[in-house]
Amino acid sequence: MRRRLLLLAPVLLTLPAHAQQQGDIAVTMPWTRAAGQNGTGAGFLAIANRGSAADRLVGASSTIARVVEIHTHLREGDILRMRPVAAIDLPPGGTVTLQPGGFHLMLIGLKEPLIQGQSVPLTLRFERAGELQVMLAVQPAGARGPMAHAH
Ligand SMILES: [Cu+2]
Repeated sequence: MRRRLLLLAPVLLTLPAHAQQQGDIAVTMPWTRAAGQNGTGAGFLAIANRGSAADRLVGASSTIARVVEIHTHLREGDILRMRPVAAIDLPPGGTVTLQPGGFHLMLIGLKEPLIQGQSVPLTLRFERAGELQVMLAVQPAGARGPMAHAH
């Protein structure tokens, strides 16, 4: 038992290091949740700007969705509402995390179901760095984070 845990540990530790990079922009932990065909999915990931100039996420697209919008959550009284935004600012040296309850990418009009355990492509468009394709790992419906594996 102890031996097995020791073997697993290095694998788990290397996961966040798998950044996909384009110019000064590095993306880690891209994930989404299981969803049905014709429905709506949400994409989450962390974006680090390793450069010395500001950049912005200005758009996204996917072959598996009719349209992808950048959304944020705004609190109005006790209600949390989603609202499309034109861009997400990426300050130099900073990391912006798209996560449940905050910024996220809305995959509208799914052309195929998002099946837990699979990965789906998403292309991010940055003002300075250009385009970067990442693969969103599909987590269970209702997952709050990328590591929530259901076995
Ligand atoms: Cu949304």
